[in-house]
Amino acid sequence: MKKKITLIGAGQIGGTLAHLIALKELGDVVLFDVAAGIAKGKALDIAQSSPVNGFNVKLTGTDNYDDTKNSDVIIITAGVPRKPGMTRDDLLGINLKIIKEVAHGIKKTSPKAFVICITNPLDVIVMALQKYSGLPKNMIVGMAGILDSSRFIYFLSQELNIHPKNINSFVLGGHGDTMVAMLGSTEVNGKKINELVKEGKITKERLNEIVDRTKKGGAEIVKYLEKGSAFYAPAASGVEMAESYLKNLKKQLPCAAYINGEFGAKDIYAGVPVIIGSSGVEKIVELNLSKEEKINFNNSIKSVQELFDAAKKIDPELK
Ligand code: TXD
Repeated sequence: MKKKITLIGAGQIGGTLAHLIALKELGDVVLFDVAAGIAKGKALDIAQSSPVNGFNVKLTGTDNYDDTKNSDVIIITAGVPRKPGMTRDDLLGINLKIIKEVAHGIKKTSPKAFVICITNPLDVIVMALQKYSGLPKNMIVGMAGILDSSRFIYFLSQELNIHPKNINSFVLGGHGDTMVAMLGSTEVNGKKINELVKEGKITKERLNEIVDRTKKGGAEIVKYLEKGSAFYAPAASGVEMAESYLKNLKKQLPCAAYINGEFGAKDIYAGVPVIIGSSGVEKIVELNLSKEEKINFNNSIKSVQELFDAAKKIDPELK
């Protein structure tokens, strides 16, 4: 039986998600958007490429939640993206309203779905989505860490002229300027990055510049695009999570998950290493953090909490 994947938001990321899912034949796709024409037009356009690329999935577009009923996976990008000069946090007010509407829509029609949220400001929006929808905490997860880790690995691979697949690293914490690149666990061809610093292959300063560029990775693209923000790498990252769920791959992936005690954080969503399989977020993988990583992670959790406090002021229902 073909899986049903609903994409709430058929904009830049939503359309790219639909195309990648179709090419990988992960399941039938329902593109949902308040701009129904965008959803219908993109669904039809991708469907018309199936003879060229040889995939066989159904693609439909709608603005009616009834058409999304009993989805196996829901990926949410509904919301507005940043404009140049805006921070991710500036989107809180408008995207909180949108996610409340989406939460009520999916709660009724797909209460058993695995829900991947991409809308910014990510950690707080995914936390609000879980509270508004009441869906199980292990079935609601945010996409950010895979994207941030991918940016970091890419920059490092260019700097060291090494294939990205030979670099292991990940970024934890909030999806913002306080995100934490886990340098202590970063390995290049199986060697700790600090070894490469000792060997003079890369300086500590250069490494810090790469970490900083990763934190600002989204803003760099917003500056170039002027209208809209990154969408290819975010979509690829969201599909990685959906595939691990649908195929029960049990991949360890950095995602914004519900933390309740792990890493010393409580009752909050933020980026941590998780195992994603057919039961959703199956486990949080608690790693040993260096002293500096612990300080930075706690600082990142604090900034997510502060933004969530701001969200509760906007909508007391989130208390
Ligand atoms: O790493 C990450 N998590 C971030 C997330 C990476 C990049 C972009 N990030 C955020 O994703 C970005 O800041 C936005 O909040 C979302 C979506 O970005 P996208 O670039 O796809 O935005 P678009 O192209 O504006 O698409 C948003 C669509 C658009 O077609 C609207 O009509 C639709 O959302 N929309 C809605 N759909 C359903 N329901 C409602 N209420 C709604 N409101 C708007």
